[in-house]
Amino acid sequence: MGTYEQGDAVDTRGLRVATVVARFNHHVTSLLEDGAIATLSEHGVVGDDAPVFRVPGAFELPVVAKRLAESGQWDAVVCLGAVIRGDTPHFDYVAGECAAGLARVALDTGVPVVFGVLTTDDLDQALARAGGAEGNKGSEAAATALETAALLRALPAPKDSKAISC
Ligand code: INI
Repeated sequence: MGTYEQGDAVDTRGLRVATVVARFNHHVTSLLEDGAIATLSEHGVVGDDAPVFRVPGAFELPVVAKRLAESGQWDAVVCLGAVIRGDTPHFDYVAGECAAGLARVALDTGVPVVFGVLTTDDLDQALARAGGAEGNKGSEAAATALETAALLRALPAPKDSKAISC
């Protein structure tokens, strides 16, 4: 299993992170959600700063992530889902379009949109990554969102960004 090296301490003060959860394979995605919310909470991102939104399936994650990212209210959007090959003949379409859509939203908006979507061959592999032997990918997705949002906040603004004057 791949792992992340421990990063530098991240200044998460004031960050606001929205989480979007697919209901398809709810018995898996609810565990990812638990992991994500616990990690956000450990970093002080709670309550109105850490709302959860739900969509029917992973395919719907990008359009909702886009709206949230475009709102300007969130420093990052965590997207959680479980696409299981054995469940669907269109696994590659659902998983592929979801991944491509989320990547596009992140680049188009400049808001980190984190891919916390399991793509596994079977349910056991999914459960192993949702709080089982392979960790909790929802928790990892939340940590990734915090680290990336904090880094972007610390970096210089884009050269062509306009100062807002009243
Ligand atoms: N959605 C998932 O999140 N995981 C799946 O495994 C899955 N399967 O197996 O089909 C799935 N399908 C639904 C899809 O995400 C959309 O909700 C649906 O196609 C309507 O757009």
